Amino acid sequence: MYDVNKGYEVAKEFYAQYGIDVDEAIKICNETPISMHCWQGDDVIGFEKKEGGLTGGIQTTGNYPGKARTPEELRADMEMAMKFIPGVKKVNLHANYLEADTFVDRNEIEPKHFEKWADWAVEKGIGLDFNPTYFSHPKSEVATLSSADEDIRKFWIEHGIRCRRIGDYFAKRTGKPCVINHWTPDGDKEFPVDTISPRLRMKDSYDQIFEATKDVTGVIDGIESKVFGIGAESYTVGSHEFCMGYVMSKGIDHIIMTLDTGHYHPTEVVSAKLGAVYAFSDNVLLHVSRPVRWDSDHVVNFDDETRAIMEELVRLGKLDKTYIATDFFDASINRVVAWVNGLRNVRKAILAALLQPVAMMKDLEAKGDNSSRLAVTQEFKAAPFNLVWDYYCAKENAGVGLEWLEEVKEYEKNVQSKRG
Ligand code: RNT
Ligand code: ZN
Repeated sequence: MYDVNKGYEVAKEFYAQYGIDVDEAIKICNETPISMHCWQGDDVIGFEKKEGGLTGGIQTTGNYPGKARTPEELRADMEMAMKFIPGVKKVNLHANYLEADTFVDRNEIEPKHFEKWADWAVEKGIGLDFNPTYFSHPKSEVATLSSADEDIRKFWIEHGIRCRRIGDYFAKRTGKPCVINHWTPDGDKEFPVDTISPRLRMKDSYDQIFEATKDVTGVIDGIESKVFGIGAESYTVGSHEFCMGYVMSKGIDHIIMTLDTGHYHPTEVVSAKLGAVYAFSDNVLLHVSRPVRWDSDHVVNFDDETRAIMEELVRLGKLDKTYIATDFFDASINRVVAWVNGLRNVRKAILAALLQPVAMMKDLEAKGDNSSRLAVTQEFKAAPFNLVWDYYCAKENAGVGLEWLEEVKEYEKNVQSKRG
């Protein structure tokens, strides 16, 4: 191992030339919560103890051995991953990760079914986020909150209501706000003739969910849009315009937009949307993912777009207003390795973004010196942020460089590979 302190001293000197305080950047980076999604650990299956796999236009591919089969295994795997993810973390649960002795349907879930998760979070001092599971269920095959079948629509409204109550329970138990994300797979393989009625029903369903739970505090609700899904290629009820329209027209603080980085046309990027959304909203929920040609939910890379998103948040001064959550599910590699990679990349992108000379660039822009603006942004793409990153990881005891990989491989050998 090289001398990380020496590297840090060099980087500190480099950044000081541009008036950047490396320690301040580390501090802000470290205190920015990242919500770690539980569903990477078992390919979005959950613990309802029912037959049937993942549905709803999303897919996991791969059959890598060792996935978590029980809540205990999932928590152990998450703990292993969290060791190597520096900074403040939350855990993001889906409703189908409940714990009960007998089958409990989605319209019957209660806080008690998530008590062990809450105990665990309290013990670890972390916050919990939550998601209604409006998919992978016999009643979600045609539509959920937009269903023309009133019994089915009621069923899913009740699910949404119960999820907000569970979110309230999480907020009270952990003392930290619970961010709930609402995503429905409702859509059509072909272009429907009537494109508005499903949307009016979905709008009414959300209204009913929020009205029935207006006493709930400490919960923030993201409404997540999507351009298409497998089997819903031509039409999605919860399109970008629908979700943005719903959030903006409600004008209620706790109802915000969720922007998933995989949910747009491949040439559209979330980094380019944030400045417009923040012109009208105080908060945004981000689902950081990686689309490869489509919403493929690959492990987040330290790529241009992930960096651009974090840079944009820093430049907008909205890093502390944005709820950052991860959302990917790769079943073709070790799932703990997937988590560690994806979340370290998000954290690293935050740090790299904080090590940019924002004041200097804004000043050049204000003066109309776009030539210098271009030169500065380009120069900083390869600035020595990795020296700061290594120092930060060492300081947080989260493994410098690839140090973590060996321990995760040991865990795979001794624990995960022994699972049937
Ligand atoms: C699906 C959405 C949604 C899910 C999770 C499991 O396209 O991105 O957020 O990935 O709820
Ligand atoms: Zn998502």
